[in-house]
Amino acid sequence: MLLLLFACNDPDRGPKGSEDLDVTGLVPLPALVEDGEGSFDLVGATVSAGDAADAPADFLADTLGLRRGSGGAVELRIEAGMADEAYTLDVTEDSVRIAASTQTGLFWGVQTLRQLLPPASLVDATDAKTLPVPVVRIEDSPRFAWRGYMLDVARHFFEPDEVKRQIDAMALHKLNVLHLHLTDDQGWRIEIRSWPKLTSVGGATEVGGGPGGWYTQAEYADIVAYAAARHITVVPEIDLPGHAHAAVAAYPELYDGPAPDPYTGAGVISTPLWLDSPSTPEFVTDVWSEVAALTPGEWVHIGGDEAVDIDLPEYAAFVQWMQAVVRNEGKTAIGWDEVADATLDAPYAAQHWFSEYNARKAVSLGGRVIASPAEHTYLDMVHDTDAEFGQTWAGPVNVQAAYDWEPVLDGLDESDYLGVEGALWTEYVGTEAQVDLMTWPRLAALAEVAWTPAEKRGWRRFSNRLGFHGARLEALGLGYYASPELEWDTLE
Ligand code: TNX
Repeated sequence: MLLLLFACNDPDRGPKGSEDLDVTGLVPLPALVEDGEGSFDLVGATVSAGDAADAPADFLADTLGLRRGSGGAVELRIEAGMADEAYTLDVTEDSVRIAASTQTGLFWGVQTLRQLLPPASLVDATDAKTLPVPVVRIEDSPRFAWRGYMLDVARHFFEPDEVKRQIDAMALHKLNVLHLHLTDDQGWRIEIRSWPKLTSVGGATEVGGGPGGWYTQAEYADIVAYAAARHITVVPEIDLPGHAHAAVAAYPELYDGPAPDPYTGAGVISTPLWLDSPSTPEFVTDVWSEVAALTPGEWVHIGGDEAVDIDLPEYAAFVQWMQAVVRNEGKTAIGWDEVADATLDAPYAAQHWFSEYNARKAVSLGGRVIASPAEHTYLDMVHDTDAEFGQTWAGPVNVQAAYDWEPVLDGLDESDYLGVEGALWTEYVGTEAQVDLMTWPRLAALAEVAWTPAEKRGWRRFSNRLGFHGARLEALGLGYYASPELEWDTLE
């Protein structure tokens, strides 16, 4: 057995002649890969599952069109003693074994196995004549527990099927948090039964004046369940007290001024909620009681960004109160990094998008950080200087900028971080094709930042693997930006 290049200290300087060992091109790179010789052919194999391993085994069998049964050459089993999301994958010429302490670990092992197959088989393997998996041993577990993707469905609305397609792609990259930015000035996208005009008025348009849209609670619950079946947690964001235009256009009693028309421009405006309105406490508590009931996970996002028209003490008091509201619903609050201006009670998290000062302050107050610095993680930024499409204020964010950075700020500790999240704001992103093009391949780069141990990462090798990975994105039917600085493999 050959010990792979990943064993050496500098991931960009593998043993001589080892370049070809990167052929599997796994993204994100597992913590440990030991390469072998030969392969196992999955065609005709039976997938069996030990106790409590049925769901990931079904997922594997369904995706590849394999049989389920006992005593199969492919076996998934739960084994005590590993970290929550960790797994091992052993491929010999006779068998494939995945072991983990949890179904989640097994599910990530299944994703690695899928990536070891020829890219074309990712989506439909039923007619494949051969499905070779290279002999290999992998021991893997994530660096960060939070590996997120934020989709802004407020500026432009995206249908449940469009969201599910990205969920499928996230799963292949072992991303486990889908943060839905559900409200903003241009739209309110989640049904609130006690305040129906939030959607019937606030959700009826979007940037550019199109018809917008919203998720009924049943549709939203279906997205949450679809994600959960892929070990992805949906984190809802209700962005207050700024960015509230759609809400106050629906209910003018929430606005300190004459009733505004809906806003359909692309520019950021951040209309403030009227904090002293007699209706505001009921509005916020009703919204969170309904949204929390749709949220199986611990975390919810209370927004808190760019409340530029609200005095700081009032802002701080309101954000503190919102934290108490969600806590009363059994949830833990996340806010954009400006919430460090408020005195929040631990536990809470600040999403660092703009201010390192705020991120550090949040930690000093007992909070944790989600790393989303715009210059590395904002997927609405242009890819390149000459790109025709995208925002520029924190860009360009090329694929190297998305990959080649360390999320933990100097002086902070890895344990101060929940993890890493890429964010797609959609003021200028209105179609599924544009979502694809802005998200991929940069989100694949961020997935590796979030998953792979820092000392195993290296841009040059990653760029080779990512070039190979292009064929997988293509097989999934995901349009991606084929950055000119890389060489891309395609399906033949
Ligand atoms: C800043 S990031 C915003 C968003 C915009 C984005 C555009 C953040 C918390 N606020 O409202 O969509 O920039 O890049």
